[in-house]
Amino acid sequence: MAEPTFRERGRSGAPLLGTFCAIPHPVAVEVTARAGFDLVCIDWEHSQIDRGEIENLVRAAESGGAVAMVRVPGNNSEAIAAALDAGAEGVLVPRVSSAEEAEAAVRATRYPPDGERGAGPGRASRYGYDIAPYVAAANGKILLAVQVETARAVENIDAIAAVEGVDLVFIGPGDLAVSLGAFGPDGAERLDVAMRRVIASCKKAGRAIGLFRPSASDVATWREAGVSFFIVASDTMFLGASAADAAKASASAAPGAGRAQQAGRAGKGRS
Ligand code: 3PY
Ligand code: MG
Repeated sequence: MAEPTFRERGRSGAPLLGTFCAIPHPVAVEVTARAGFDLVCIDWEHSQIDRGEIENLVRAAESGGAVAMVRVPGNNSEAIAAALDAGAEGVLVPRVSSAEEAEAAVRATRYPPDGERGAGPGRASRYGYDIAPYVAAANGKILLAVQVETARAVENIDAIAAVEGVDLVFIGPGDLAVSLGAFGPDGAERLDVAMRRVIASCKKAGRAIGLFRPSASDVATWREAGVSFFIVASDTMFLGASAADAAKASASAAPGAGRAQQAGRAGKGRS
């Protein structure tokens, strides 16, 4: 029997683990990809990555043995096409707040008759050498995850989760907290209620659920709640956390040196 495609795995609710890559260099992406995650998600939304760098970053992820996804900068058909033509096996589309917006993301991601993606001789089709087989297989292989991260998206979650062609609903807790006016410890309970409402609706619709976590500390809790797809932290967060730990440890070994009092945790509030 053929191995399930990335889309089939994600859509079926098989557990998948990834992290964001925001450092615009193939070395950083390849090192991260070798860490053991199933996928890396190149974060074109919240980084200084240019369109011209996406293809090399996707190549680096593959070299490191991970599936390459791209978080596109918005729900935009040109950006989605650029990521997929570069060879990404999945796209994460931010700020999808209605069924209409989810349908637009589906149209941009799928070739006809399921959508309106344009066929071109990019890297994904081996620069056109394999365009026919690529076009024939792409709709079945490419994972579309839409991000639910606004109060409006929570209101519309039943309709979003029902959109055929959306493989996974991915909760962005940072933006969702901001949108709900529930940022920080005081808003934690309201955020939790909204997240659980999204999870319940997706479960009812049979839609797989993804979630960003800044660390692995509560992945088990959310896995139990029904989340199958996790993006945990990012390359910049790992770099910041390790550097801060090393600075703190060496400062306590050499009193008077270092600026440990200034060291925090990079990107803790990523959204
Ligand atoms: C958010 O928390 O807003 C996200 O987009 C997570 O990646
Ligand atoms: Mg966000």
